[in-house]
Amino acid sequence: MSIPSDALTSMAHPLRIRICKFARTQMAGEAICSPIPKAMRSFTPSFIIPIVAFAALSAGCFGGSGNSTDSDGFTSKGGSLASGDDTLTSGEFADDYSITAQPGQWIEVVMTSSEIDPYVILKPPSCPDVGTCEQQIDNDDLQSGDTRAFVFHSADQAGSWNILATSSSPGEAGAYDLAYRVVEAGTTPATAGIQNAADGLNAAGALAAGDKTLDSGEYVDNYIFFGNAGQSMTIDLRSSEFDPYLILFAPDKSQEDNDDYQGDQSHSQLVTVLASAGMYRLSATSYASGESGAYTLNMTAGGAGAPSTASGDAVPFEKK
Ligand SMILES: [Ca+2]
Ligand SMILES: [Ca+2]
Ligand SMILES: [Ca+2]
Repeated sequence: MSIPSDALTSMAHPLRIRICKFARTQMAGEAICSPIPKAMRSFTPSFIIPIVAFAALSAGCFGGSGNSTDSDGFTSKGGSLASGDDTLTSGEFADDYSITAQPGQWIEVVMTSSEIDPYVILKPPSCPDVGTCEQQIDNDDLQSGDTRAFVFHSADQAGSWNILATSSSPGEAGAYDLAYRVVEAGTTPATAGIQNAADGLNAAGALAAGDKTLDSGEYVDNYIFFGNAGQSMTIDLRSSEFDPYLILFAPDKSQEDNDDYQGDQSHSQLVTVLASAGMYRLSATSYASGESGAYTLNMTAGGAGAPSTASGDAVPFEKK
């Protein structure tokens, strides 16, 4: 079963070279290889939003009901995706919320539902109201097995940011909860279950039918963590049951890949220094589509690049 994923556009390739997963070394003509986590999902409010809806949109809440603020500063909204909502061009219903932020502040958004598979898109003020926007930030799942959608993003522009609360697949309808806040630089995510890079990771999982997939068809398990600039990380993905392939996505959407560490097809490894603070995503996947089986994923932090600029309390690691 192949579920359209938030991950990558990639071409089939007969050789042991994964050109399309190497956007970091992207050159002219390889734009198709960029990670486009639904970045190509267009939003077409001018076509779909009825005039009456704009009043609700300008009030900061479209399609939602209920409103409260908790002790962490999150504003909570209850809403639902339903027939009659405006839709993304890819067919998902979407509700639109707005939030004001200044450069240097961070925006944290978490969307939860027991009825749909939530998906969040955060659009900077510079993004047009209509159409795609390369600067938008997407998230489908906080972790594999945890369908909360989560964004924690440094606001590099002043003004009104749009939060689109939508679903992973077209046509999903049901109730959801959305919580969002704006916090000052140096604050760490307050959403439960966000892993900190400094805490490392020891995970055992499996690629299996029903997992989300890259556009090129490979099953993928995603692990999200918060990292600080200058942290040095060593990440190992191992399997004796399939040919593992490891991808690390940075907050700026750049990526690092490894298929085989020192020629070992059962071992992928990345050694890197995190370039900026923000949310990183590890994708444990396979070399070829359809491969399945158990794996172990280990991440350790430390070394010369240990963070000196981190502030706030570390977020306890909680593997979902
Ligand atoms: Ca999701
Ligand atoms: Ca899996
Ligand atoms: Ca491999």
